[in-house]
Amino acid sequence: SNGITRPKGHTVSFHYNSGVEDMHFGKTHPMKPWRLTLTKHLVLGYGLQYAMDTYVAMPASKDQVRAFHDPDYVDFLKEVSPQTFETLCENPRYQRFIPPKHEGDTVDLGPFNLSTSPGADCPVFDGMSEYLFLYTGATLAATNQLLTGQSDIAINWSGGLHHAHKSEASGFCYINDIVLAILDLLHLYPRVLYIDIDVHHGDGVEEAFQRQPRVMTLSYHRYGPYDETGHKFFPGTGDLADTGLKGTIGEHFALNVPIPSGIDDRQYKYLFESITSRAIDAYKPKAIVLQCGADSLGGDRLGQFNINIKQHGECVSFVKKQGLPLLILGGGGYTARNVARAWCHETALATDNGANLPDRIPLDLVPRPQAFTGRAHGDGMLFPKFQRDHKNDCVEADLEYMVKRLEW
Ligand code: TV1
Ligand code: CA
Ligand code: ZN
Repeated sequence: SNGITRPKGHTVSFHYNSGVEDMHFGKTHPMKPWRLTLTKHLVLGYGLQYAMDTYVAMPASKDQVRAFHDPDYVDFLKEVSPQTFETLCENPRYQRFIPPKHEGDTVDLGPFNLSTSPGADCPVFDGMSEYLFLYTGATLAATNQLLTGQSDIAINWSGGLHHAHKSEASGFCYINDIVLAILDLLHLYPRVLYIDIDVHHGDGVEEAFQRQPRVMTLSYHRYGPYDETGHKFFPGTGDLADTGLKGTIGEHFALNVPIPSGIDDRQYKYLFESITSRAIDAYKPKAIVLQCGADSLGGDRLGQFNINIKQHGECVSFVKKQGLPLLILGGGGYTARNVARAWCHETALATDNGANLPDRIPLDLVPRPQAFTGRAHGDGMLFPKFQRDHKNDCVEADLEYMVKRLEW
């Protein structure tokens, strides 16, 4: 099978339900199900299914989602669709969740930060409810696989939705599958380390565990003014000085690495490896959750870094090398062909097949139609030369300062 072999000494499981591909956030919305379809086809095209155990995920139950989220929010998410939205909004039970209007608001926000207006970050769309409970179900199945010792590494590329709050959707995220996974891991492991290499700050996860010393959160993200207008890069949190809720026992158990635009492989490697290794040495976690948002890659539609797939993958290898139970999740990623390349490559790294992927993929096994035409999907090449198109604002001394500042 293409020279793909099962890893010796550890077991990898892959959790997915193609039902997540039926969702559609909206015509111009950057979150595209196509990236998951393409990832699946690349993984299968290479024969990586022979290197791991593959499971079709079941949807999460409402009870499982209530372990973190507000019960009213969970009921709303289960019932909501473009057809039911207006009626649900009129239900007094949900009225108290309508956010206040602010001057300059461009979209009308309904309860829980959800909206049917075009241009909303968290739209209500067809197939939404099914999608949410499926990606969450896949993460919880992956988590269970680690808890029962049936896997050493468990992967769900459709998960990693790090911005969702207890009773509020945010930044394309509705159910925080990461928080739910970590809550489950805490039943067995005394300390869990959460690492987030998405270009955005993992604010929802950090907030959920801001009083919890048994979870350390560590996010690497773009931080600072977005452009000349002075708007902050989303979500605008994650300063170097933010290290957990002051005055609680959770203080010092959140770490943030704010990064200027244009960071390159060498600079990212320096930050990631020095800070992550110090965090692991000091905290001694018993399990790790790694959010692998692919919007930190160069050429991403929303991201502003210049990281290549090679370095993104080296973060995964570096974490895997620690030999701890590892939950690998997806997250952002808005240039579909690069997302698929990265996550397929990282599936190969997890199964020790990093060196076994041929340069040319078996194209006949990858679906073509919609994908390789038109602007949204780029120039029609699956493995294009990487665009490093963001001005590098990284000052070496500042990067060094961040490492020093976070040293124990
Ligand atoms: C509809 C249609 C929604 C086109 C949203 C980019 C759109 C964005 C759209 C967009 C867009 C954001 C903000 C909104 C401040 C808010 C999965 C009032 C071309 C994990 C989430 C980014 C990232 C949210 C999620 C961000 C993740 N950027 N076009 N929206 N405004 N929201 O800036 O971390 O990757 O951009
Ligand atoms: Ca991040
Ligand atoms: Zn992101």
